[in-house]
Amino acid sequence: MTALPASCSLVDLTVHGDTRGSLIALEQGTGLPFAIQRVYYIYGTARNTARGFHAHHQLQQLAICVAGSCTMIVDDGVQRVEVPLDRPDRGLHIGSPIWREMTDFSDDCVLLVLASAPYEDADYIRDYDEFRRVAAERNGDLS
Ligand code: T46
Repeated sequence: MTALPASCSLVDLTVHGDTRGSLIALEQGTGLPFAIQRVYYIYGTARNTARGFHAHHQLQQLAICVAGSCTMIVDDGVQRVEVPLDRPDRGLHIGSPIWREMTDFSDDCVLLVLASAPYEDADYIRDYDEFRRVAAERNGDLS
C-alpha cells in the first residue's frame, strides 16, 4: 500500500483473547488518538454502492471494520490511497481535511466509526474542488 497521507494512520487495537474468543475495548485514555464524542456504524450497504465523497473541516475519526470488509479511499488533495479495512483489531485514523470514499462493501460489512465531535452538517465539505482549496490553504499553499 502507498504511504498514507500525513493526517491518517493505522491504529492497532489491543485484543483481549482467550479460549473463548476475542474482545476489544475502546476506552478514553487507552491509546485512542482523540476524545470520542460520537459513535456510529454503517451496515447493510447495497452491493456496488459507494459512500462518503466528502471531507471534514475539523472532524477526526477512527474507522474499524468489525465484520466483513470494505475499502476506504483517503485523499489529501495531492495523493489518493486505497486502504483495505478487513480487521476488527485495526482502525484507520482519518484526520482533516481528508476526502474519503468507501467502496467494495462485503454483504456482511459492519463499519464502526468513532468520531471526535457530534454530528454537524457545517463541518462537511461535499465539493471536491472546494476540498482541494481548503487542503491547499491548510498546507500553506495559497496558489
Ligand atoms: C464519514 C463516513 C466514513 C446523522 O444523522 N448522524 C451522524 O452521526 C451521521 C454520520 C450521519 N447522519 C445522517 C446524515 C445522513 O442523512 O445519516 C445520513 C447518512 O450520512 P452520510 O450520507 O453522511 O453517510 P456516509 O456514509 O456518506 O458518511 C459517513 C459520515 O457521515 C462521514 O462523516 O466520514 O461515514
